[in-house]
Amino acid sequence: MQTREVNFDGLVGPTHNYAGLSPGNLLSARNALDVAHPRAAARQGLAKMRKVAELGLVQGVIPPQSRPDLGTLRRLGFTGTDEALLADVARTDPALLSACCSASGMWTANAATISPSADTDSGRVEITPANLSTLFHRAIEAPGTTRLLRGIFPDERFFSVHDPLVASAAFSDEGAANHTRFARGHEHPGVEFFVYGRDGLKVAGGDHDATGSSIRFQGRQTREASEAVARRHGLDPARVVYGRQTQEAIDAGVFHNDVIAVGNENVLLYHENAYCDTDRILGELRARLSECPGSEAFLPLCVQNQELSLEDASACYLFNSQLLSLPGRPGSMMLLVPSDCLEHKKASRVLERIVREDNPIESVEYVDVRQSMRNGGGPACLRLRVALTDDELAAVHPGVLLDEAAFTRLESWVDRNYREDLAPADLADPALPGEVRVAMSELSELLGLALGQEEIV
Ligand code: SUG
Repeated sequence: MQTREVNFDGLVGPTHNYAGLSPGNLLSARNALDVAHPRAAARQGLAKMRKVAELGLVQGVIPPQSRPDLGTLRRLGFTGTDEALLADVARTDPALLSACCSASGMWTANAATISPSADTDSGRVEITPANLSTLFHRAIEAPGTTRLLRGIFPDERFFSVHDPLVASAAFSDEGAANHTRFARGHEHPGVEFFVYGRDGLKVAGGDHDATGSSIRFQGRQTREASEAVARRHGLDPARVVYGRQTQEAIDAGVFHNDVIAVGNENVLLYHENAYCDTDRILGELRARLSECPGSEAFLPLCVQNQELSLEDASACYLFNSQLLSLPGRPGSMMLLVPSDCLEHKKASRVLERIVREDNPIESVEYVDVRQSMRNGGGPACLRLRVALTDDELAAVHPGVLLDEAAFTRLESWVDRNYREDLAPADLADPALPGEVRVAMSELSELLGLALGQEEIV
Protein backbone atom coordinates (compact mmCIF):
# COMPACT_ATOMS: atom_id res chain seq x y z
CA MET A 1 0.00 0.00 0.00
CA GLN A 2 1.34 3.41 -0.98
CA THR A 3 1.10 6.54 1.18
CA ARG A 4 1.47 9.98 -0.30
CA GLU A 5 1.03 13.55 0.78
CA VAL A 6 -1.95 15.31 -0.73
CA ASN A 7 -2.06 19.10 -0.75
CA PHE A 8 -5.54 20.53 -0.24
CA ASP A 9 -5.41 24.15 -1.34
CA GLY A 10 -7.93 26.76 -0.33
CA LEU A 11 -9.81 28.19 -3.28
CA VAL A 12 -9.75 31.99 -2.95
CA GLY A 13 -13.26 33.30 -2.33
CA PRO A 14 -15.13 35.98 -4.33
CA THR A 15 -14.75 38.59 -1.56
CA HIS A 16 -10.94 38.51 -1.44
CA ASN A 17 -9.97 41.95 -0.15
CA TYR A 18 -7.38 43.88 1.84
CA ALA A 19 -8.76 45.03 5.17
CA GLY A 20 -5.66 45.08 7.42
CA LEU A 21 -7.26 42.71 9.89
CA SER A 22 -4.18 40.93 11.24
CA PRO A 23 -1.91 42.71 13.72
CA GLY A 24 1.55 41.15 13.62
CA ASN A 25 1.13 40.24 9.94
CA LEU A 26 3.08 43.07 8.37
CA LEU A 27 1.96 42.49 4.78
CA SER A 28 -1.70 42.62 5.80
CA ALA A 29 -1.06 45.94 7.55
CA ARG A 30 1.00 47.38 4.68
CA ASN A 31 -1.61 46.68 2.01
CA ALA A 32 -4.69 47.54 4.04
CA LEU A 33 -7.48 49.23 2.06
CA ASP A 34 -5.85 48.68 -1.35
CA VAL A 35 -8.06 47.53 -4.19
CA ALA A 36 -7.96 43.72 -4.43
CA HIS A 37 -8.38 41.58 -7.54
CA PRO A 38 -10.45 38.51 -6.57
CA ARG A 39 -10.50 36.94 -10.04
CA ALA A 40 -6.71 37.20 -10.40
CA ALA A 41 -6.28 35.91 -6.85
CA ALA A 42 -8.38 32.81 -7.49
CA ARG A 43 -6.67 32.23 -10.86
CA GLN A 44 -3.22 32.48 -9.22
CA GLY A 45 -4.26 29.93 -6.60
CA LEU A 46 -5.59 27.56 -9.25
CA ALA A 47 -2.41 27.95 -11.32
CA LYS A 48 -0.38 26.91 -8.29
CA MET A 49 -2.59 23.84 -7.75
CA ARG A 50 -2.24 22.94 -11.41
CA LYS A 51 1.53 23.27 -11.23
CA VAL A 52 1.70 20.85 -8.30
CA ALA A 53 -0.67 18.41 -10.03
CA GLU A 54 1.54 18.53 -13.14
CA LEU A 55 4.43 17.30 -11.02
CA GLY A 56 2.43 14.10 -10.60
CA LEU A 57 1.22 14.87 -7.07
CA VAL A 58 -2.37 14.44 -5.97
CA GLN A 59 -3.97 17.86 -5.56
CA GLY A 60 -7.13 18.63 -3.64
CA VAL A 61 -9.18 21.76 -3.11
CA ILE A 62 -11.10 23.16 -0.16
CA PRO A 63 -13.95 25.46 -1.20
CA PRO A 64 -14.25 28.99 0.11
CA GLN A 65 -16.77 29.89 2.76
CA SER A 66 -19.57 32.20 1.85
CA ARG A 67 -18.94 35.81 2.74
CA PRO A 68 -20.27 38.26 3.88
CA ASP A 69 -21.02 36.00 6.82
CA LEU A 70 -24.60 37.10 7.30
CA GLY A 71 -25.23 34.26 9.76
CA THR A 72 -22.64 35.66 12.15
CA LEU A 73 -24.03 39.18 11.70
CA ARG A 74 -27.51 37.92 12.56
CA ARG A 75 -26.16 36.14 15.62
CA LEU A 76 -24.64 39.49 16.62
CA GLY A 77 -28.07 41.12 16.57
CA PHE A 78 -28.45 42.54 13.05
CA THR A 79 -31.87 41.89 11.55
CA GLY A 80 -33.95 42.47 8.45
CA THR A 81 -33.58 41.43 4.85
CA ASP A 82 -30.05 40.66 3.67
CA GLU A 83 -29.90 44.04 1.90
CA ALA A 84 -31.18 45.99 4.93
CA LEU A 85 -28.84 44.12 7.26
CA LEU A 86 -25.84 44.83 5.04
CA ALA A 87 -26.69 48.52 4.83
CA ASP A 88 -27.13 48.67 8.60
CA VAL A 89 -23.79 47.06 9.44
CA ALA A 90 -21.97 49.10 6.76
CA ARG A 91 -23.30 52.30 8.35
CA THR A 92 -22.93 51.41 12.02
CA ASP A 93 -19.84 49.19 12.11
CA PRO A 94 -17.81 49.07 8.88
CA ALA A 95 -14.95 47.27 10.66
CA LEU A 96 -17.31 44.43 11.58
CA LEU A 97 -18.47 44.26 7.97
CA SER A 98 -14.86 43.94 6.71
CA ALA A 99 -14.18 41.16 9.20
CA CYS A 100 -17.32 39.31 8.10
CA CYS A 101 -16.31 39.68 4.44
CA SER A 102 -12.77 38.33 4.71
CA ALA A 103 -11.92 35.47 2.36
CA SER A 104 -9.34 34.29 4.90
CA GLY A 105 -10.50 30.65 4.68
CA MET A 106 -8.22 30.45 1.61
CA TRP A 107 -5.21 29.94 3.91
CA THR A 108 -5.91 26.30 4.57
CA ALA A 109 -2.61 25.78 6.40
CA ASN A 110 -4.69 27.34 9.18
CA ALA A 111 -7.74 25.14 8.63
CA ALA A 112 -6.66 22.23 10.82
CA THR A 113 -3.86 20.16 12.28
CA ILE A 114 -3.74 16.69 10.75
CA SER A 115 -1.94 13.61 12.04
CA PRO A 116 -1.63 10.73 9.58
CA SER A 117 -2.87 7.29 10.60
CA ALA A 118 0.71 5.98 10.91
CA ASP A 119 1.18 8.28 13.92
CA THR A 120 -2.10 7.95 15.81
CA ASP A 121 -3.18 5.38 18.40
CA SER A 122 -6.61 5.10 16.73
CA GLY A 123 -5.01 4.14 13.41
CA ARG A 124 -7.20 6.80 11.82
CA VAL A 125 -6.28 10.16 10.31
CA GLU A 126 -6.90 12.56 13.21
CA ILE A 127 -8.05 16.06 12.27
CA THR A 128 -8.52 19.02 14.59
CA PRO A 129 -10.01 22.07 12.86
CA ALA A 130 -8.30 25.21 14.15
CA ASN A 131 -10.35 27.51 16.37
CA LEU A 132 -8.33 30.54 15.14
CA SER A 133 -9.56 32.29 18.25
CA THR A 134 -6.92 35.05 18.27
CA LEU A 135 -8.57 37.09 15.51
CA PHE A 136 -12.31 37.56 15.03
CA HIS A 137 -12.33 37.39 11.22
CA ARG A 138 -10.51 34.05 11.41
CA ALA A 139 -12.40 32.64 14.40
CA ILE A 140 -15.66 32.76 12.44
CA GLU A 141 -14.14 30.31 9.95
CA ALA A 142 -14.03 27.46 12.45
CA PRO A 143 -17.64 26.14 12.31
CA GLY A 144 -17.66 26.27 8.50
CA THR A 145 -14.23 24.65 8.27
CA THR A 146 -15.35 21.84 10.55
CA ARG A 147 -18.38 21.15 8.35
CA LEU A 148 -16.27 21.27 5.19
CA LEU A 149 -13.68 18.87 6.59
CA ARG A 150 -16.43 16.48 7.69
CA GLY A 151 -17.78 16.60 4.12
CA ILE A 152 -14.37 16.01 2.56
CA PHE A 153 -13.29 13.29 5.02
CA PRO A 154 -16.66 11.65 5.70
CA ASP A 155 -15.76 8.04 6.43
CA GLU A 156 -15.34 7.51 10.16
CA ARG A 157 -13.53 4.25 9.61
CA PHE A 158 -10.61 6.26 8.26
CA PHE A 159 -11.00 9.81 9.53
CA SER A 160 -11.77 11.42 12.84
CA VAL A 161 -12.68 15.10 12.47
CA HIS A 162 -12.84 16.54 15.98
CA ASP A 163 -14.54 19.74 17.06
CA PRO A 164 -12.12 22.67 17.31
CA LEU A 165 -10.51 23.26 20.71
CA VAL A 166 -12.45 25.45 23.11
CA ALA A 167 -12.50 28.95 21.62
CA SER A 168 -10.44 30.88 24.12
CA ALA A 169 -7.28 32.98 23.95
CA ALA A 170 -5.66 30.35 26.20
CA PHE A 171 -6.22 27.64 23.59
CA SER A 172 -5.67 29.71 20.47
CA ASP A 173 -4.92 27.19 17.73
CA GLU A 174 -3.81 28.17 14.22
CA GLY A 175 -3.56 24.68 12.77
CA ALA A 176 -0.93 23.16 10.50
CA ALA A 177 0.91 26.46 10.03
CA ASN A 178 2.53 25.61 13.36
CA HIS A 179 2.87 21.87 12.85
CA THR A 180 5.43 19.91 10.82
CA ARG A 181 5.73 16.17 10.47
CA PHE A 182 9.04 14.47 9.89
CA ALA A 183 9.18 10.88 8.67
CA ARG A 184 11.39 8.77 6.53
CA GLY A 185 8.79 8.54 3.79
CA HIS A 186 5.12 9.30 4.35
CA GLU A 187 4.24 5.63 4.92
CA HIS A 188 6.28 5.38 8.13
CA PRO A 189 5.42 6.61 11.63
CA GLY A 190 6.95 10.03 12.09
CA VAL A 191 7.81 12.75 14.56
CA GLU A 192 5.35 15.61 14.92
CA PHE A 193 6.81 19.03 15.67
CA PHE A 194 4.48 21.57 17.28
CA VAL A 195 5.52 25.22 17.47
CA TYR A 196 3.82 27.81 19.65
CA GLY A 197 4.28 31.51 20.26
CA ARG A 198 3.14 31.98 23.84
CA ASP A 199 1.86 30.37 27.00
CA GLY A 200 -1.91 30.62 27.01
CA LEU A 201 -2.81 30.46 30.66
CA LYS A 202 -0.25 32.97 31.92
CA VAL A 203 -2.16 36.17 31.40
CA ALA A 204 -0.13 38.97 29.86
CA GLY A 205 -1.14 42.60 29.76
CA GLY A 206 -1.43 44.65 26.55
CA ASP A 207 2.05 45.17 25.16
CA HIS A 208 3.80 42.82 27.55
CA ASP A 209 4.53 39.14 27.66
CA ALA A 210 3.85 36.97 30.69
CA THR A 211 7.19 37.96 32.27
CA GLY A 212 6.44 41.68 31.94
CA SER A 213 8.86 42.38 29.05
CA SER A 214 7.55 44.76 26.45
CA ILE A 215 6.68 43.21 23.11
CA ARG A 216 5.42 44.44 19.75
CA PHE A 217 3.04 41.59 18.89
CA GLN A 218 1.48 38.70 20.82
CA GLY A 219 2.13 35.18 19.53
CA ARG A 220 -0.97 33.45 18.20
CA GLN A 221 -0.55 29.71 18.84
CA THR A 222 -0.42 28.74 22.53
CA ARG A 223 1.56 25.92 24.11
CA GLU A 224 -1.64 24.66 25.68
CA ALA A 225 -3.36 24.39 22.30
CA SER A 226 -0.46 22.48 20.73
CA GLU A 227 -0.35 20.05 23.66
CA ALA A 228 -4.11 19.51 23.54
CA VAL A 229 -4.01 18.69 19.82
CA ALA A 230 -1.18 16.18 20.33
CA ARG A 231 -3.12 14.52 23.19
CA ARG A 232 -6.36 14.37 21.23
CA HIS A 233 -4.64 12.84 18.22
CA GLY A 234 -3.33 10.02 20.38
CA LEU A 235 0.29 10.69 19.44
CA ASP A 236 3.05 8.80 21.19
CA PRO A 237 4.72 11.43 23.45
CA ALA A 238 8.06 9.87 22.50
CA ARG A 239 7.45 11.03 18.94
CA VAL A 240 6.34 14.60 19.65
CA VAL A 241 8.63 17.63 19.92
CA TYR A 242 7.58 21.11 21.05
CA GLY A 243 9.34 24.35 20.20
CA ARG A 244 8.71 27.96 21.02
CA GLN A 245 9.07 30.86 18.59
CA THR A 246 11.40 33.66 19.65
CA GLN A 247 9.64 36.89 20.56
CA GLU A 248 12.17 38.58 18.26
CA ALA A 249 10.73 36.62 15.32
CA ILE A 250 7.11 37.33 16.27
CA ASP A 251 7.94 41.02 16.59
CA ALA A 252 9.52 40.94 13.11
CA GLY A 253 6.23 39.69 11.58
CA VAL A 254 6.58 35.92 12.01
CA PHE A 255 3.01 35.31 13.15
CA HIS A 256 3.09 31.60 12.20
CA ASN A 257 5.95 29.10 12.15
CA ASP A 258 5.46 28.54 8.43
CA VAL A 259 6.70 32.09 7.83
CA ILE A 260 10.13 31.07 9.15
CA ALA A 261 10.54 27.31 8.55
CA VAL A 262 9.44 24.49 6.28
CA GLY A 263 10.00 20.76 6.70
CA ASN A 264 9.44 17.60 4.72
CA GLU A 265 10.39 13.96 5.33
CA ASN A 266 13.79 14.29 7.06
CA VAL A 267 14.57 17.92 6.13
CA LEU A 268 13.93 21.11 8.12
CA LEU A 269 14.78 24.42 6.45
CA TYR A 270 14.69 27.07 9.18
CA HIS A 271 15.97 30.47 10.20
CA GLU A 272 18.70 30.75 12.79
CA ASN A 273 16.54 32.99 15.01
CA ALA A 274 13.22 31.19 14.62
CA TYR A 275 13.23 29.28 17.92
CA CYS A 276 14.13 29.59 21.55
CA ASP A 277 16.32 26.66 22.53
CA THR A 278 17.21 25.63 18.96
CA ASP A 279 19.87 23.09 19.98
CA ARG A 280 17.44 21.21 22.22
CA ILE A 281 14.77 21.17 19.49
CA LEU A 282 17.13 19.93 16.77
CA GLY A 283 18.63 17.34 19.14
CA GLU A 284 15.18 15.96 20.00
CA LEU A 285 14.08 15.88 16.37
CA ARG A 286 17.28 14.07 15.40
CA ALA A 287 17.03 11.52 18.20
CA ARG A 288 13.32 10.82 17.75
CA LEU A 289 13.50 10.50 14.00
CA SER A 290 16.42 8.10 14.34
CA GLU A 291 14.10 5.77 16.29
CA CYS A 292 11.52 5.74 13.48
CA PRO A 293 11.68 3.09 10.76
CA GLY A 294 13.47 4.02 7.52
CA SER A 295 16.98 5.11 6.77
CA GLU A 296 17.50 8.86 6.32
CA ALA A 297 18.91 10.89 9.22
CA PHE A 298 17.36 14.20 10.26
CA LEU A 299 18.81 17.03 8.19
CA PRO A 300 18.43 20.59 9.50
CA LEU A 301 19.28 23.32 6.96
CA CYS A 302 19.90 26.63 8.68
CA VAL A 303 19.61 30.07 7.11
CA GLN A 304 21.78 32.49 9.06
CA ASN A 305 20.51 35.88 10.11
CA GLN A 306 23.38 37.56 8.27
CA GLU A 307 22.28 35.98 4.96
CA LEU A 308 18.61 36.83 5.47
CA SER A 309 17.30 38.77 8.45
CA LEU A 310 13.99 38.00 10.12
CA GLU A 311 12.61 41.18 8.53
CA ASP A 312 13.76 40.00 5.08
CA ALA A 313 12.17 36.60 5.68
CA SER A 314 8.82 38.09 6.59
CA ALA A 315 8.95 40.40 3.57
CA CYS A 316 9.90 37.85 0.86
CA TYR A 317 8.35 34.71 2.45
CA LEU A 318 11.20 32.44 1.35
CA PHE A 319 10.33 29.93 4.09
CA ASN A 320 6.62 29.96 3.19
CA SER A 321 7.39 27.57 0.38
CA GLN A 322 6.19 24.08 -0.37
CA LEU A 323 8.93 21.51 0.06
CA LEU A 324 7.75 18.69 -2.16
CA SER A 325 9.01 15.12 -2.55
CA LEU A 326 9.00 14.36 -6.26
CA PRO A 327 7.15 11.24 -7.36
CA GLY A 328 9.38 8.47 -8.66
CA ARG A 329 12.51 10.28 -7.43
CA PRO A 330 13.15 9.13 -3.85
CA GLY A 331 15.33 11.50 -1.84
CA SER A 332 14.79 14.34 -4.30
CA MET A 333 12.83 17.45 -3.30
CA MET A 334 11.67 20.64 -4.94
CA LEU A 335 11.04 23.97 -3.25
CA LEU A 336 8.03 25.87 -4.59
CA VAL A 337 8.79 29.46 -3.67
CA PRO A 338 6.79 32.70 -3.92
CA SER A 339 7.86 34.64 -7.02
CA ASP A 340 8.45 37.63 -4.75
CA CYS A 341 11.78 35.98 -3.86
CA LEU A 342 12.98 36.54 -7.45
CA GLU A 343 13.12 40.27 -6.79
CA HIS A 344 14.83 39.84 -3.43
CA LYS A 345 18.61 39.67 -3.86
CA LYS A 346 19.36 38.07 -0.52
CA ALA A 347 16.60 35.50 -0.90
CA SER A 348 17.89 34.60 -4.37
CA ARG A 349 21.38 34.07 -2.99
CA VAL A 350 20.08 31.83 -0.20
CA LEU A 351 18.10 29.74 -2.68
CA GLU A 352 21.13 29.38 -4.98
CA ARG A 353 23.23 28.23 -2.04
CA ILE A 354 20.65 25.66 -0.90
CA VAL A 355 20.39 24.10 -4.35
CA ARG A 356 24.18 24.09 -4.81
CA GLU A 357 24.89 22.36 -1.50
CA ASP A 358 24.61 18.67 -0.78
CA ASN A 359 21.01 18.09 0.41
CA PRO A 360 17.80 16.66 -1.10
CA ILE A 361 16.56 20.08 -2.36
CA GLU A 362 17.53 19.84 -6.02
CA SER A 363 15.44 22.55 -7.59
CA VAL A 364 13.50 25.73 -6.96
CA GLU A 365 10.38 26.71 -8.87
CA TYR A 366 8.57 30.01 -8.52
CA VAL A 367 4.86 30.58 -8.24
CA ASP A 368 3.01 33.88 -8.46
CA VAL A 369 0.50 34.15 -5.64
CA ARG A 370 0.93 37.90 -5.22
CA GLN A 371 -2.72 38.62 -4.52
CA SER A 372 -2.61 36.31 -1.51
CA MET A 373 0.90 37.43 -0.53
CA ARG A 374 -0.36 40.98 -0.09
CA ASN A 375 -2.41 39.65 2.81
CA GLY A 376 0.56 37.74 4.24
CA GLY A 377 -0.32 34.37 2.70
CA GLY A 378 2.31 32.62 0.53
CA PRO A 379 2.31 29.24 -1.21
CA ALA A 380 2.56 27.24 2.02
CA CYS A 381 -0.27 29.16 3.70
CA LEU A 382 -2.57 28.23 0.84
CA ARG A 383 -2.32 24.48 1.35
CA LEU A 384 -3.17 21.84 3.94
CA ARG A 385 -1.00 18.73 3.83
CA VAL A 386 -2.59 15.35 4.40
CA ALA A 387 -0.62 12.08 4.19
CA LEU A 388 -3.03 9.38 3.01
CA THR A 389 -2.79 5.67 2.30
CA ASP A 390 -4.47 4.27 -0.83
CA ASP A 391 -7.57 3.26 1.15
CA GLU A 392 -7.81 6.64 2.85
CA LEU A 393 -7.40 8.47 -0.45
CA ALA A 394 -10.20 6.35 -1.92
CA ALA A 395 -12.43 7.44 0.99
CA VAL A 396 -11.91 11.19 0.38
CA HIS A 397 -14.89 12.94 -1.20
CA PRO A 398 -13.90 12.54 -4.88
CA GLY A 399 -15.19 15.91 -6.08
CA VAL A 400 -12.38 17.78 -4.31
CA LEU A 401 -9.56 15.83 -5.98
CA LEU A 402 -8.56 17.74 -9.08
CA ASP A 403 -7.77 16.49 -12.55
CA GLU A 404 -7.29 18.49 -15.74
CA ALA A 405 -11.01 18.68 -16.47
CA ALA A 406 -11.74 19.90 -12.95
CA PHE A 407 -9.12 22.67 -13.27
CA THR A 408 -10.74 23.87 -16.49
CA ARG A 409 -14.20 23.81 -14.90
CA LEU A 410 -13.00 25.76 -11.85
CA GLU A 411 -11.20 28.34 -13.97
CA SER A 412 -14.28 29.09 -15.98
CA TRP A 413 -16.37 29.15 -12.79
CA VAL A 414 -14.00 31.83 -11.44
CA ASP A 415 -14.11 33.82 -14.69
CA ARG A 416 -17.92 33.74 -14.67
CA ASN A 417 -18.46 34.61 -11.04
CA TYR A 418 -15.61 36.74 -9.70
CA ARG A 419 -15.19 40.47 -9.90
CA GLU A 420 -11.98 41.80 -11.32
CA ASP A 421 -11.63 44.49 -8.64
CA LEU A 422 -12.88 44.78 -5.11
CA ALA A 423 -12.32 48.01 -3.17
CA PRO A 424 -13.13 48.33 0.56
CA ALA A 425 -16.30 50.33 -0.23
CA ASP A 426 -17.54 47.50 -2.48
CA LEU A 427 -18.04 45.27 0.56
CA ALA A 428 -21.22 47.24 1.27
CA ASP A 429 -22.53 46.76 -2.28
CA PRO A 430 -26.02 45.20 -1.91
CA ALA A 431 -25.38 43.16 -5.08
CA LEU A 432 -22.40 41.31 -3.59
CA PRO A 433 -24.22 38.72 -1.39
CA GLY A 434 -26.40 37.69 -4.34
CA GLU A 435 -23.35 37.23 -6.59
CA VAL A 436 -21.70 35.09 -3.94
CA ARG A 437 -24.88 33.03 -3.49
CA VAL A 438 -24.92 32.16 -7.20
CA ALA A 439 -21.20 31.36 -7.22
CA MET A 440 -21.46 29.10 -4.17
CA SER A 441 -24.42 27.19 -5.48
CA GLU A 442 -22.62 26.55 -8.80
CA LEU A 443 -19.53 25.46 -6.89
CA SER A 444 -21.56 23.11 -4.76
CA GLU A 445 -22.69 21.42 -8.01
CA LEU A 446 -19.19 21.38 -9.48
CA LEU A 447 -17.60 19.72 -6.48
CA GLY A 448 -20.57 17.52 -5.68
CA LEU A 449 -20.22 18.75 -2.15
CA ALA A 450 -23.25 19.90 -0.21
CA LEU A 451 -22.06 23.26 1.05
CA GLY A 452 -24.23 23.50 4.17
CA GLN A 453 -26.77 26.27 4.68
CA GLU A 454 -24.27 28.12 6.84
CA GLU A 455 -21.89 28.35 3.90
CA ILE A 456 -24.60 29.68 1.61
CA VAL A 457 -25.71 33.23 2.35
O1 SUG B 1 -4.13 35.01 9.50
N1 SUG B 1 -4.10 37.18 6.72
C1 SUG B 1 -3.90 35.84 7.27
C2 SUG B 1 -2.72 35.19 6.60
C3 SUG B 1 -2.59 33.76 6.99
C4 SUG B 1 -1.33 33.15 6.50
N2 SUG B 1 -1.27 31.79 6.86
C5 SUG B 1 -0.15 31.13 7.21
N3 SUG B 1 0.96 31.74 7.53
N4 SUG B 1 -0.22 29.85 7.30
C6 SUG B 1 -3.67 35.90 8.78
O2 SUG B 1 -3.00 36.84 9.23
C7 SUG B 1 -5.30 39.25 6.43
C8 SUG B 1 -6.71 39.68 6.09
C9 SUG B 1 -6.80 41.14 5.81
O3 SUG B 1 -6.03 41.91 6.36
O4 SUG B 1 -7.70 41.53 5.02
C10 SUG B 1 -5.23 37.84 6.98
O5 SUG B 1 -6.15 37.36 7.59
